[in-house]
Amino acid sequence: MSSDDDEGGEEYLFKIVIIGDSAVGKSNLLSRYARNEFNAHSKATIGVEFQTQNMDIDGKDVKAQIWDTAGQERFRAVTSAYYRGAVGALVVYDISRRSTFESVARWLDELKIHSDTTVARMLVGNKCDLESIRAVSVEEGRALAEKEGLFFMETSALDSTNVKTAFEMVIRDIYTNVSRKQLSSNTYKTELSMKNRVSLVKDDSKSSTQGFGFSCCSSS
Ligand SMILES: Nc1nc2c(ncn2[C@@H]2O[C@H](COP(=O)(O)OP(=O)(O)O)[C@@H](O)[C@H]2O)c(=O)[nH]1
Ligand SMILES: [Mg+2]
Repeated sequence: MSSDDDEGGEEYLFKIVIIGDSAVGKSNLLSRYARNEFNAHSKATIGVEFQTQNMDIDGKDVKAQIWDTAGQERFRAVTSAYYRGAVGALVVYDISRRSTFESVARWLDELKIHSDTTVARMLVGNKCDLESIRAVSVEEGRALAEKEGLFFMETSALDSTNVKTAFEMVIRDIYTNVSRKQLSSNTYKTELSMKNRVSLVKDDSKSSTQGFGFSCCSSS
């Protein structure tokens, strides 16, 4: 892993969380995006907490660390650690189950409570392949997103519609915000990279010194 203080060797790490009611397809959106896999019988997520995807933007190495709940949402018990350090979020509902759309406001509140920076947010109406049993119209989804100031997209983890696009829009938006702020403030860059290093370190106790070993703050 390279440090981000050398010119030309810049590296970004963005934490993105996926939230929304149980069984809306969060885990499948992530597995479709990260591994191009779909699981028709997926149980509540156990094990893997996040997947890292690399993207090249403007010649920069951008890593998105995308977090999936471990099924805690069934008990309304997503912890604050899950949200900590997140700079992006996909708020997912299922277009065939109206109750999951009605929960979106609550998820947005929770995100607001737990996040400390500006978060790039996208409202995602998943399972758009289920047109015949649709319970939330595209217009309703779009209107809510507009009202709350989120991006909006309907997706299908089953047939892959818009999955890559949704994740990449969020990642690009984060990148754009960060690079814009960097132009005006080097301090912000330092803060952000520290924050992200810390969030990485928290999940990987064996490398606990590594994050702080980066001389991310010493450049110029
Ligand atoms: N038809 C359809 N089913 C989906 C889609 N995404 C997920 N599912 C199914 O919905 C169920 C819940 O998916 P899962 O990813 O575990 O949801 P999570 O609880 O939000 O992580 C599973 O049976 C999936 O196969 C989709 O885009 N279309
Ligand atoms: Mg899941």
